[in-house]
Amino acid sequence: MSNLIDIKVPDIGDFKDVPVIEIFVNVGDTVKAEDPLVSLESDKATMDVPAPRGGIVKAIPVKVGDKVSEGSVIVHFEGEGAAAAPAPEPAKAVVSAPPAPVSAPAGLAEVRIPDIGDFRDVPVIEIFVKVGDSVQAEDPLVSLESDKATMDVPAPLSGVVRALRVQVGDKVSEGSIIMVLATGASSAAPVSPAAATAASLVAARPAAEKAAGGIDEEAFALAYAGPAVRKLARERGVDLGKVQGSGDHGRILRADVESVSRGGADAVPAPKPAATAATGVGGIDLLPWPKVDFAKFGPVERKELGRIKKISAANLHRNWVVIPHVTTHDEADVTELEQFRVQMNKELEKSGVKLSMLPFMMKAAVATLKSFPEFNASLESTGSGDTLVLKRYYHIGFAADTPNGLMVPVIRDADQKSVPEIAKEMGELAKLARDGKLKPEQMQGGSFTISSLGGIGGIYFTPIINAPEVAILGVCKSYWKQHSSDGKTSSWRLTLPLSLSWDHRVIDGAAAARFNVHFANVLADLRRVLF
Ligand code: CAO
Repeated sequence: MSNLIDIKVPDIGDFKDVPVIEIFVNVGDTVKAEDPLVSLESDKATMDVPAPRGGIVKAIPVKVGDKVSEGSVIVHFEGEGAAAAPAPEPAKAVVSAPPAPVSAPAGLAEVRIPDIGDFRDVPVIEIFVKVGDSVQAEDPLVSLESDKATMDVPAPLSGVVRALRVQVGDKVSEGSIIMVLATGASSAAPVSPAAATAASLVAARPAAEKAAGGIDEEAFALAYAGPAVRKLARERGVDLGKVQGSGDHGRILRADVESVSRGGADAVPAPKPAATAATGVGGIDLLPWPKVDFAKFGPVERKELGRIKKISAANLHRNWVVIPHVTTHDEADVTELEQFRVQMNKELEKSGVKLSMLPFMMKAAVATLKSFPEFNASLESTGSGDTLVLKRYYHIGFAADTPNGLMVPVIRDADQKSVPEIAKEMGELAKLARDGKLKPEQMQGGSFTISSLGGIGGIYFTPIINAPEVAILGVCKSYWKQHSSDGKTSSWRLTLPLSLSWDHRVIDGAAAARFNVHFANVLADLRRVLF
């Protein structure tokens, strides 16, 4: 006897309104009990919802991007046997992102390094727990130290440490698995290979174990993929460590594994020399980098790039390659603004705050972003297409030149701060940057960036967009220039050169030109900030 069943999202702890990021089945598919149906991803965890029993998919009322909670129907199903569907098993969670006190379904959870800003390959300097320890959400688990910051990674949820995946000295980045926690009911149970398999946690196997298929278990464990994708990779003998994910943040999707198992070249680029390697967004096949013995031509000295330079180099390279940049130049008449700035500096002399042009530009940028919201946005790739995320906050980053390289501290809520407040905070952040003491969170969350070379010189340049932002404003040194509005009379005006780089996937040239004109008008008459 067959019957129709609504398959619902099971108890997924405290998670609510979680987006569906992948749908593994199609209408008409026959599935077995335990086959994954959909994958959900909150900012805390990735969860696959398995079929509670075998049957045929009759309808799928959700699509990728839809938000679901416990009880939401995800699949209409024609099952075999009894009329009532058995309660589905809890979804399986892979903890993948920022720490916060959360509860999770019973099971094993891989604890990953959360978003730590631009830091990569940061050494673990201390591990605060050992296997068997009980931890509460927010307890510190490990400490990381780059040459710029020390960060503790707290437990994202409570549980018992089942396995450590790192040792002191190991280098980690966002997404690296650091340990396995047993959560909920399973935290009391002893670890068994069966339990580990049930939760698809290959990380629970001894590191570096090589499976029969030649799979590098350590790389497999570190790969960013959900349980169903891991299971599929196992079934097809695909080494996840070598698969390039096409999902958000490089997440490996089912389609990536399928492509590799079909022998597709698109998902697994062959290893290439560093200088010609693909950037993770579609291979770029170039001539090999010229190999020259420079010493043949004269004395040379070799100097390794510092950590910050390496991090910013990797980010700038990716951004430059991935984003179709266009730069629009313009200029602003800042004659009156400069007089006002000098006057305000006299008035503020005793306060210790000194105003350069930059804090005024921040206010002008906020006013302009309010009129051109698509410049205060990010492009988000979802399974069903690209979405523009328009931000209702104005966190303005500014490029700071430091002895170690370029850093971009962020002034949060610049719209709610006065020019002197911004100037003061900017001075403090720039000092922290130069002293190598900026915390990751002081560089995160920016929605637009200004890069000012005004204190140094130059006329125009082509700044590289600070992804995932979609535009950056470069400014150079203001200079006196003769202007004429009618071709007959002229006057000398203090002129600020502007260079706005924008992402042509999101913004078009007319909007960029209007943005610059608006920004210049605001600088020319700051009263326009009020409009
Ligand atoms: N035109 C003319 N003079 C300017 C100016 C401009 N656009 N901008 C700043 N100045 C002046 C300032 O008024 C100050 O003059 P005084 O010494 O007479 O007071 C002087 O130049 C130095 O300013 P500053 O650089 O200390 O201050 P700032 O607020 O303009 O900038 C900061 C702060 C942190 C952004 C800056 O020091 C810096 O690091 N800039 C480099 C950014 C960078 O590297 N960008 C490139 C990124 S792409 O590789």
